[in-house]
Amino acid sequence: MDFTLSEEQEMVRQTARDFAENELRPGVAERDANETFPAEAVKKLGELGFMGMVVSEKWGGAGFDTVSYVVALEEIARVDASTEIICSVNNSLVCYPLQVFGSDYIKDNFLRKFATGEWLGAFCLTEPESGSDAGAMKSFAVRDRDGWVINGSKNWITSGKNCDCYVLVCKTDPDAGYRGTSTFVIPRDTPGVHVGKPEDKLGIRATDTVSLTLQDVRVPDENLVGEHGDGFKIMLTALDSGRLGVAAQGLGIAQGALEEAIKYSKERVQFGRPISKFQAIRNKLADMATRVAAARQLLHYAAWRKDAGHSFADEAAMAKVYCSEVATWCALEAIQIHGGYGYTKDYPVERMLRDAKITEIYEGTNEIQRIVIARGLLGEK
Ligand code: COS
Repeated sequence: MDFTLSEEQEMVRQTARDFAENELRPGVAERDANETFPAEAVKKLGELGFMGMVVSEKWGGAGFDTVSYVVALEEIARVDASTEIICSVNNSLVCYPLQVFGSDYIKDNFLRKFATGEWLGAFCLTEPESGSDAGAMKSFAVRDRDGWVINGSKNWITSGKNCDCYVLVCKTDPDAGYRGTSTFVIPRDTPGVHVGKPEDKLGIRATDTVSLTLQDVRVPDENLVGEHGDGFKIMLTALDSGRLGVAAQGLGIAQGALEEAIKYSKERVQFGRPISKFQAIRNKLADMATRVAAARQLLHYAAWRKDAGHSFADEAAMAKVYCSEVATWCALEAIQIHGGYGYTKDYPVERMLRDAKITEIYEGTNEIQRIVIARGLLGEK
């Protein structure tokens, strides 16, 4: 057993860290305050190969392994959780399913653009009445003479306003349950696609999250991803990989909160000593560091399983649950260590708490992750 990162993984980590420190940290508080989409940073991430990290070089990707991917995402989230999820969605929910299920036409005309960063992608699954129960979606596509006509609505679309193209799952056979769903790629400027007003969110405020209305949206047959009826399988495959990205986001936030807490505890003097000299604070720091280390090992293990070709859905669900809950907990502890200052926008820990909470909710709530884990334990799948 070897816990060291390979030379390439370490190089990816260092590149991501430098990028986060130099390009993301200077404007992160301002983007959060003004809800500014990090367009410039996303473009540069594309140039670094970080928008298609595990996509093969043949299709414009960087060809990294999954361990490199989660290591890079942790570094980005440690500084800027908003930019991390924009990158994670493009990699996990957009590129990954197209690489696994897409035809050569899809790979050449869509995956390549997403992987190089020429295009930004968004993933459309959830609807007003179907969230955890994804199979209850109502949006549908019907066959037309030369393609498909899609109608319906989707919501909670990360990057839905700033993206160039959607990967969308909808019904194609209303009588076939989850087997009657299919996946399509739909360029954002396709007539009939209406983008709603961005949500006013607690955290990840530099991302845009919108609803979509689709009115007689026409796409050609070639825009179908995989086979007709594959939609649910494609969606769950994408989400397995997405959960690694959300876990990395939680881990990065937790690591960032720990570092802020250490720094503050050394600077803040009370009773004539830095508060880092007090047992109560030291215990908090020790507990935070222990949970962060455990979260990292769990996530790296899940990523390693994916790279080794083993099943990884249960481990991805465990990593997502644990890393996200550690993120919220560490952000709260970091605020406690900062005292009243931590409750203000003068320090980054309040933003970290607001950003952390969503990691327990999106890409499958932690309650859904526990269903997945328990089914595996009980041999029910
Ligand atoms: N990868 C690929 N296929 C999978 C899978 C996975 N991880 N998990 C299940 N499947 C397949 C099953 O094998 C089954 O297909 P077959 O009948 O051909 O074997 C099919 O998918 C349906 O599985 P299941 O009966 O388990 O579906 P359920 O409706 O019970 O749903 C959960 C399972 C709850 C796990 C799923 O709906 C889910 O993950 N929901 C959360 C959705 C979500 O994350 N929403 C937020 C989106 S934010 S972008």
